[in-house]
Amino acid sequence: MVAYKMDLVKSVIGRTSFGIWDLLNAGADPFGAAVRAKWEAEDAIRLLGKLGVPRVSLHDIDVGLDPWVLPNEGAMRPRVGELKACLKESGVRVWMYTPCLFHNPLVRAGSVTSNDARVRRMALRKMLLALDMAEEFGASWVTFWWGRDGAEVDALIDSRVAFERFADALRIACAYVRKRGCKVRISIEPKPNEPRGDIYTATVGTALGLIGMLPAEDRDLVGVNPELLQHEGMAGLNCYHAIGLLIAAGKLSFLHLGGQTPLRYDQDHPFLVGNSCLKSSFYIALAVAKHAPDCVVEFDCHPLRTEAGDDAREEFVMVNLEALGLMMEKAQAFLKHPQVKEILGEADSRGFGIAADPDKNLDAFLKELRAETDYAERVNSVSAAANPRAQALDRLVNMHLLGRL
Ligand code: GLT
Ligand code: MN
Repeated sequence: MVAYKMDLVKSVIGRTSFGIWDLLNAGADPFGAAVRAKWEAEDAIRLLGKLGVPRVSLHDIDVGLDPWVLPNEGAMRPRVGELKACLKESGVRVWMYTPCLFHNPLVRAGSVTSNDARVRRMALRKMLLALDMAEEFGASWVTFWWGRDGAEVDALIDSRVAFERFADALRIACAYVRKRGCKVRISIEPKPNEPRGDIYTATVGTALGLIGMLPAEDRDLVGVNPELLQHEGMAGLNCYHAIGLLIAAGKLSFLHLGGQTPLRYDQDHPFLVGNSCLKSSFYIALAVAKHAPDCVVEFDCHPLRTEAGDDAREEFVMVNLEALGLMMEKAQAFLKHPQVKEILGEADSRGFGIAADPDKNLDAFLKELRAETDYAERVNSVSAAANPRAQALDRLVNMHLLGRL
């Protein structure tokens, strides 16, 4: 039995959530069969309750609520009741509800971006039904991950039309939220590829661009949940920049977290597992510690396939919590460290060192901006005086992460 560092676990558990699919995952991959016992949704909810995790997110398809395999909507009722009872008993609440728009053969050439209006209609219907279900379960978010909306053969779908089709569906979903007076908000989850050769909503930037296509009243209802390190990391993108962009844009709905080696398939390793996770994960924790203290962190990953024992799932939950606690502790301590503070000083300041406010008096601002007329000389003097000290900071990051600061 591992003696987990419970102080670390306790320091973060209240802000966490787990995708139910993390725990239902039995370890099957495209090359090999399941290695862990088959679990039902209730088993997963009970484990989270037992360990004190306050939230879980539900996929319609994982919890017996996939409208595409049920005869009608009425057939969902009894199952909703069963799940609610289990959630209540376990003291776990639903954080996010998500319609599976990627499993059924129906959406093999796209869901809301399909060229076939009948498919688009069914996908939209499923999206709206997910909003109803989220409301029913008291969830805060509905995530749309359009994992089958993409291409191997770009001749099939006009890429401009594809994005217009997303915007059409999102506008209707937003109007529906407003009409119903739902408390639920919508979150887009980007991913660059897998299962499609290329997925349209590829990156955090793509998702923001799509939100920007919506009318202002709809934009307020939609955020983005990045999956870090996995989804941005698969494309070799910088996860710290992705989270920074979302926070600056006020669009970070919540975080999906896990471990990933850059430029590989979607590994969904537990947080901090993998040879190149440490620094990227630290920087994510730094962004959360500094700017997103209330952000819910949802683990979207699964136990390693090497772990087949009865306690594999419990261990998975605990190591993720402990690793998050560790990284948050590291991030907070780094921010407080005198050597770091000494180097960074006022590094986070904004503006241009000009007294006039450009938003209030642009002329005065421009006058000051143009006052320094000694061009080349000033370039040289400012450049010589500037001392960003990146190397010194990297040394401190390394010393801190490896316990010598
Ligand atoms: C799927 C995917 C995840 C998404 C889920 C929510 S579906 O499991 O791998 O990254 O978050 O739509
Ligand atoms: Mn995810």
